[in-house]
Amino acid sequence: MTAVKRTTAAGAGSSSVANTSVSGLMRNIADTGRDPSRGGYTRSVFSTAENDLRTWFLEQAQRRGLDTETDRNGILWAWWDTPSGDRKDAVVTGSHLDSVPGGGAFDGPLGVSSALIAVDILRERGLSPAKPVALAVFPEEEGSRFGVACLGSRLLTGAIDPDKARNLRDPDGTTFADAATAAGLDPRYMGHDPETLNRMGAFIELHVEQGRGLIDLNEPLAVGSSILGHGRWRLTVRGQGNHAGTTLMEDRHDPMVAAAGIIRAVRDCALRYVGARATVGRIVPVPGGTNVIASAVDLWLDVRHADDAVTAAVVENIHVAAVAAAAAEGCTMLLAEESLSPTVHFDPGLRSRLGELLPSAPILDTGAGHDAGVLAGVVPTAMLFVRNPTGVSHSPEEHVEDGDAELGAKALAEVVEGLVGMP
Ligand code: HGY
Ligand code: MN
Ligand code: MN
Repeated sequence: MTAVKRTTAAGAGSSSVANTSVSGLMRNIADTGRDPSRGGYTRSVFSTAENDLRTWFLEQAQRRGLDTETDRNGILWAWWDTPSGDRKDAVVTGSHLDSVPGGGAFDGPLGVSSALIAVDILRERGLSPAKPVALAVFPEEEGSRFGVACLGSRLLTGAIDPDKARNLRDPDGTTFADAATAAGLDPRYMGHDPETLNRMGAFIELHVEQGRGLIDLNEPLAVGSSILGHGRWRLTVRGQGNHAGTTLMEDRHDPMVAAAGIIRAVRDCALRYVGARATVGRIVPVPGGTNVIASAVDLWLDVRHADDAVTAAVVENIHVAAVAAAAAEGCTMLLAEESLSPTVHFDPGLRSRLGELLPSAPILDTGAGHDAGVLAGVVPTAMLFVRNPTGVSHSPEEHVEDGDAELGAKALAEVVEGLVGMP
């Protein structure tokens, strides 16, 4: 791994550890990236807020005597090495620090904080791991700034062409390469990193549950079984821009009216397939003036289903309906795929090992994507979910009770300890 930045450890096992609880660490960052207009948090990748969180993580890791580095894809690593210093077959745990716009406090940071506390717990037990333990923080998991989810883990695993990644643009037109450069990376070296992957023996991601499964089961923790297949598509509707006051209704080709029909069709097409989910969460009219009939409208579509063929069928249904809705307004419509991830089933061996280590934890699937879903294709991967009493996520209402958060970190420590001793 061509480490971009290496930061010296504060001294193995240094005792100056602050915040020996997940809720304490979460309080540390509670004011970073608050979004006063949307509520919740907006911590887009390589923004000031997310860079502050990246710095916070590195500091917390160094206080624990972990050896930290930032790799060429912008992934943060914190190593608890064995005496030999060999970095292979490591048990890796972590998550992400970026958020959706107006997101909750726990999506991502809960997994990162729990990983730090799991190290504290194992240190207090006097564990000296037979295999290295590493903490990892992946950039742009949400894909909220550059449009492709899990961008850091896709680069690491070679799941995205580095040129495509470098040229992704945020809504202001900044490329991922330029944003990464401003964050201290050299985008020329981004891409598939087999050397780093070969260090990983297993990856465990702890995450707030983004649903009601644990509420309904009245359980604090679950072991993940699978991640629903999901994709993102951009629909561009083109019409005739014009003046809102001088253009008669019968003379209009208004892409916003077409878009309204498309958004209803998205809901109707998803309802035809049990378990399908389809969402338009973002719509951008061009030019976007109150007294202007838009000339074009971009909509972004998110479709998910456990069966990848159904996801494809829902998208095809939507495509046909969208072309018709546009034509009805004298507009045209183009659909472009931006990312697509198949349904992922986590490593059965690892999952059953977690079941042995956490016998009371139920097994749950998830409709939310994660870096664990991308890594599952190359490294034995598992997930732990922590109860969210609101069942709501990607919203300021997302929540985890302190007691459940500490239980999650303890469970993660059990899992890591159970795995580092694994042959
Ligand atoms: O979109 C997702 O499912 C994840 O939260 N990135
Ligand atoms: Mn997440
Ligand atoms: Mn998320």
